[in-house]
Amino acid sequence: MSAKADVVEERGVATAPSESVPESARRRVFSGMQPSGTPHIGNYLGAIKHWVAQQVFYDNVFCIVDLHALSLPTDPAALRQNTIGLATALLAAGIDPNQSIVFVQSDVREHAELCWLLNSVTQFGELRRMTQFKDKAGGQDEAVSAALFDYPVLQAADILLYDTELVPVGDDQRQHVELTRDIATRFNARYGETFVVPKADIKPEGARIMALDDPTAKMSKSAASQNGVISLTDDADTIRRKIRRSVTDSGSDVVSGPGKPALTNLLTIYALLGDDTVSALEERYAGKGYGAFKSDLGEAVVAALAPIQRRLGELQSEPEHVATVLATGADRARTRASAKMAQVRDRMGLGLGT
Ligand code: AQP
Repeated sequence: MSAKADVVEERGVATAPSESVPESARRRVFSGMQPSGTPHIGNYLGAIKHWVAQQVFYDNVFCIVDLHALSLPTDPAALRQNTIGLATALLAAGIDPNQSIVFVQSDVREHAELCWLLNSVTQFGELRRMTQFKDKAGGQDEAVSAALFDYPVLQAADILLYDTELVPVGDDQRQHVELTRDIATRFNARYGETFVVPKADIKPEGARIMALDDPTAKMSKSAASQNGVISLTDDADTIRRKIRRSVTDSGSDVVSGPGKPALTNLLTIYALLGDDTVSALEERYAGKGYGAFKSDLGEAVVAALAPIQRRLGELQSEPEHVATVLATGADRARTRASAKMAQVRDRMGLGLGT
């Protein structure tokens, strides 16, 4: 039975509690991001920005999920570099390691162990129905790794290890959180109450920022062409050029809506970067054409990324600081994860308790 129907929360940042919540009463939140390339404004607007805003309200665990990145062919040196790069970008964007746990997934072995155990309560048919697998496999099911197929179970392990209550994700991850709920519910029914059954926390806006060169495709770190991707490390001229060259819809009006995927995407990016709503922007650019709109959007993106890029530069010159943050984060995560795993092994009748 699917546990999905009445469970998925849809809330914006604005609906987070208005005052700081005492530490002991904070709800547990787990968020993960793959070091599969340089993070981009889709990752920022769809995920990181919300993570930063919600830090004071929740007990957050932020994980750089390098084991997940192995689900596609990966070069070891590039993986390590991307892992450090992503950790640095998260800190530069405002993730505060004094408030939240930040660590690298493979530094806490319990993630891989729990994945294997959860495989035993996951059905092959459930995994076969995952649309992300179908998208990423691109019809090459025979050639892709088993890890790509099993990706959602590792994600379930990430979430369930920490008694997570909320999982803030983009819309593309909704199905994986629903599967996590099903796995947790099934495990609890079979072995006794062990896991908290989490809810997805999906922001209605920014949930899916599309590629600038193809508004039907999600902006992705691993996209074949970087022309459609604004990375958090792009310099000002590159950002302006990518936006100037972004595809537009037929016509010349700066309007969003059905039949206007490109402008809807650009207006969404603009609105999420600042204080204007999409309709206020439509009004401001009525009759002004695409040129003026794109030029202002370029400047808005450059301005929004400038403080993050400044901090990124500072952090890049202190790699020992980033390494210390990750080591401390891994220690804190391991303490929680090992306690949960002891319980899981016991429930499942594993080991001799030595
Ligand atoms: N285009 C996007 N718009 C809004 N949110 C997005 N996210 C990713 N792309 C967009 C959100 O970022 C979080 C971390 O994602 P991830 O790195 O774990 O995996 P992903 O969704 O597969 O991200 P990418 O950038 O598309 O990477 P690759 O190219 O490696 O697949 C998630 O909350 C996701 O929703």
